[in-house]
Amino acid sequence: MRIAVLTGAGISAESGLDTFRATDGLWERHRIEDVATPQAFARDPALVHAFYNARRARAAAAQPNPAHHALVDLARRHDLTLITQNVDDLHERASQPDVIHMHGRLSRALCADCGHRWNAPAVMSADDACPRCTAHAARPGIVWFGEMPYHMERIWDALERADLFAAIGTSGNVYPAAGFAQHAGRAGAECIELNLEDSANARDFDRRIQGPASVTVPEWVA
Ligand code: BV8
Repeated sequence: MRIAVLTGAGISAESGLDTFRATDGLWERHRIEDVATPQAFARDPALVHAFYNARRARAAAAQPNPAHHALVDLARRHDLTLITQNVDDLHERASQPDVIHMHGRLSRALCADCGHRWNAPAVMSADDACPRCTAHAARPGIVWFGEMPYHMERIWDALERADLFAAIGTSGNVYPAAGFAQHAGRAGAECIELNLEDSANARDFDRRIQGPASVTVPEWVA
């Protein structure tokens, strides 16, 4: 069976990482508009680097939970396309074979001048120079609001081929990810959502499994 899975901050919540909603839209005490847009970075690169340095440190200290491990098991038995909105590396550290990070990764850096990408150091600063063009324009390799998510062609293709689409731990507030269930459903997939509560796009799903991901995902995969 061809399965497409989208994960959000809720799958990492039980590894101790904050979700966007749990902190009432505040991450590390900042409004997302103040730290997760290109304008924010142009305005105050030091603030944005501090925000992502804190999240990079928390992600490094976190461990994958049973939900991450269950998806590795699912990939062994089915044709699975794993798409994540998360920027942590918990899927990889659970040995997930092929993770599509549509919103980028904390572990990557990007040159705002020449577009070069490299592995981010644990702590980044606005003074870091790009290894290729030497400009002091190093930014986190993250997709901010107003920027095009990565790998969209591959994602649309997987959604259109899927027999089953599952959204795990995402509030359905951020597009284009919030439109994936509708896109897959229109192409004939059964759509289910695994969440603590109904998401903003709950109407796009055929059924839902409520509960914490570290309980519901292993049960669903079994
Ligand atoms: C773009 C990186 C276009 C940053 C992030 C309509 C169509 C297209 C775009 C738009 C549109 N309307 C508005 C837009 C613009 C915008 C958008 O969607 N805005 C929203 C606020 C309305 N979208 C964009 O800007 C996107 N880009 O559209 O580009 C374009 C076209 C051409 C050319 C150029 C551009 C880019 C959006 C990406 C932004 N970057 N992340 C960072 O992480 O620092 S978004 C960020 O927030 C996350 O990646 C994630 O996507 C989102 C948070 O969402 P969730 O993961 O769902 O987390 P949340 O906390 O909200 O919810 C947690 C859920 O888990 C809850 O449901 C909770 O119940 C559940 N949960 C909690 N604990 C558990 C649990 N579930 C199970 N078990 C538990 N234990």
